[in-house]
Amino acid sequence: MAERDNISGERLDKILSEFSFDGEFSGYIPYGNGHINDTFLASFRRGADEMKYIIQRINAAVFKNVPMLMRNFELVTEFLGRRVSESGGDPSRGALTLIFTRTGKSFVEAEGEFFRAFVFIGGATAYQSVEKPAHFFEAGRAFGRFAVLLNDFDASKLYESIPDFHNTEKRFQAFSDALNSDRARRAASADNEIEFTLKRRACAGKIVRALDSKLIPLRVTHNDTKLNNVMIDDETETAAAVIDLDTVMPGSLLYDFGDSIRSGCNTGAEDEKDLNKVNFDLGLFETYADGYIGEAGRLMTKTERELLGFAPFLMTFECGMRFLTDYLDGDNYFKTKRPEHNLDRARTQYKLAADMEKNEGKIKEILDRIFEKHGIGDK
Ligand code: ADP
Ligand code: GN1
Ligand code: MG
Repeated sequence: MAERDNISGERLDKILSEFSFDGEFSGYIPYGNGHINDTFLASFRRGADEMKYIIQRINAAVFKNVPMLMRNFELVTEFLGRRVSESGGDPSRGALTLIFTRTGKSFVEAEGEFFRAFVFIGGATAYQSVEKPAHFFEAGRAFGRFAVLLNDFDASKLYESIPDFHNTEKRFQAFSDALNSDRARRAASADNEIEFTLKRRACAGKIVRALDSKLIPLRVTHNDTKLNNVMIDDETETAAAVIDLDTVMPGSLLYDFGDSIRSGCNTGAEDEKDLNKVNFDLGLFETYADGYIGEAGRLMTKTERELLGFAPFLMTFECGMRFLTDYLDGDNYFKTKRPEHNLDRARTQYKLAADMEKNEGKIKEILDRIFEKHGIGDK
């Protein structure tokens, strides 16, 4: 077990005793495949019943102000839970539900580390890749509904948990700095990826500029809409809940659409070494777009609709550039399991981004067709 996957028994007992869980703690295992936080599934017994909870050690290197981050989390989970209840659903399944401490706090601080706990959404799966197109359609619907719901959320209440998160122009600057200092002495092993990045510099700021000049609206968005951040119910095969709310902050709906396409329309894994397996799946693109636009299409302005086809490329390019920057920096941000892990990830993203560039015309045709199907026209 990697060091980050472990917490000493004594410490864990003390941390868990602060939360108001039901039952006696009986054990935990590392859980999930997130790149940022350390996630555990903990079991508790009460008589013959077993209760499960998700425990997370929050990545305090990534989230600089955890109390403010958790304030966002409280506001957003409360808002979403209320909306699920109002529409007749079960809020502990249809939304992420925080377990508070016995003194009413949403996190525990212990020796400079921060822990939080959630109700475990059982009988549901966070897929790493699309196994059935119908799941991806449901993910599209779920993130589309998420955009519509958060349209009523007061953005001024939210703290920016990671400033400039999708400012691709600043991401390019960070890449450029990493390249110039070459701290980990790795630049020589990433020639092709560096060249790929430098050639596409000009398009990095396209969405940021549209936001800055108010050509498109700033909305409250999820900002990390990859497939494994939505739980799909095993029985109904519909989306149960959108999870991983750390980056809910003001942003563009284009980022949310684009990042789902980046993660779900890849025929290979995000860290696949054999790039022949990594291609952009146009059929899955159409499936997701249909689900997403069916829910959120009416919310979009004309300029958002026009930029929608570009967003998947930008988010894929940005993600590849972030992996490459982290590789050049010596792997400080994303969790890695091997020295070339971030480089492998950058390569898959760039292969996918190049494939999207080639399919620009087809992407546009598909979107036109879907907007027409949903009766969303020229306004
Ligand atoms: P990260 O920021 O590291 O991606 P996430 O919050 O996405 O962390 O959690 C990592 C994984 O843990 C998810 O992909 C999912 O598999 C699982 N997970 C997180 N929260 C829950 C929950 N409430 N119920 C069930 N599984 C969960
Ligand atoms: C991270 O937290 P997780 O694993 O869902 C990252 C995303 C990247 C993604 C790439 C807070 O997502 O921005 O797109 O990895 N989250 C953060 O897989 O940086
Ligand atoms: Mg996640």
